[in-house]
Amino acid sequence: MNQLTQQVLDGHTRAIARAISYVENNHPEKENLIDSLYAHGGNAVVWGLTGPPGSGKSSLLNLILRKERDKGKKIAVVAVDPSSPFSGGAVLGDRLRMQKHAVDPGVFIRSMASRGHLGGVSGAAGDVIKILDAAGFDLIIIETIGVGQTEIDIVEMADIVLLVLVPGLGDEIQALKAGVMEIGDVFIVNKSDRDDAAKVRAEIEYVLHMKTPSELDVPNPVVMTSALENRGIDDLLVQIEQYLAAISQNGLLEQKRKQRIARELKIIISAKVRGRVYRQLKLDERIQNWADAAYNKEVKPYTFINRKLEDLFK
Ligand SMILES: Nc1nc2c(ncn2[C@@H]2O[C@H](COP(=O)(O)OP(=O)(O)OP(=O)(O)O)[C@@H](O)[C@H]2O)c(=O)[nH]1
Ligand SMILES: [Mg+2]
Repeated sequence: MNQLTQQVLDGHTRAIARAISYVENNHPEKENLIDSLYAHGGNAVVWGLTGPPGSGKSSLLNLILRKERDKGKKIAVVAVDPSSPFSGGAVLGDRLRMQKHAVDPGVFIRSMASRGHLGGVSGAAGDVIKILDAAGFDLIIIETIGVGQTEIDIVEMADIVLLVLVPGLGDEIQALKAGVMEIGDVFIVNKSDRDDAAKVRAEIEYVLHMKTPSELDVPNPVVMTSALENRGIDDLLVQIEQYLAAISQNGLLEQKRKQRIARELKIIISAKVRGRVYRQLKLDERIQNWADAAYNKEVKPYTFINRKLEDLFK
């Protein structure tokens, strides 16, 4: 076993950070590293935490970290940064808010860019989860900002998805209903110190009520919290534990994990097939010539590419 693998298994913070940068930079040793860690994982529970910007995810996380640390758990947090430069401030704010956890060796906090990963950010997130899992973290929390497709892809890597909603979203909750409500397992109405929190709760419950039940359905808890006033956090943690216990008992957790692995394998295949095909076609060298030919109407895009691929796979 190589040294880095051993150090990650021993839980060395700097080795873990290095291993994660292997994933981010697509280091030549990345595949060996992940594969050598793989057998040592499977013990961590993975939470996804998502919700609209400013809904209080980081504030809640801060309180959650404190309580779960008190139970003796080792916790890793992966914050997936938005690609937009405008959100730089928020991310910096997160770092500051979590600073007191930064000196705690039982807490590992890392942010990850959501762009620039071969095979996409969910593939990279999957590898990061494997590293942290093998390194002995009991709880891995993936925080994403926003509720777009990227965030959905990422939180789907989790065993349980916590969706944070807040009063004052107005029509947004209507829009959220369509796709995003389906990804939530536990619904958090944060900022319940505000007036219309009960209304939000009622709306969520209404939407949940209309959900077509699946075979392994477990009721989705809706929990009121106020990170500002430090209220509802204990109840939230109890609901999370109960939900996890229920899905691990009825087989849903196993099903989710297998689906996660199936997604990961597909991601690996897509990235590899694409890489091989590009290399075989010498795409980088030739693409501009092909584009020139298409520009001059000498070739038709579909006919041309179909022919190239047929030649390749003959
Ligand atoms: N009134 C009230 N304000 C809150 C509560 N929780 C968080 N806030 C405030 O809401 C703002 C955003 O909180 P964050 O924890 O940064 O929210 P976030 O979801 O992490 O935000 P992004 O990372 O930018 O998506 C801050 O000013 C918090 O102080 C709450 O329960 N009640
Ligand atoms: Mg945040």
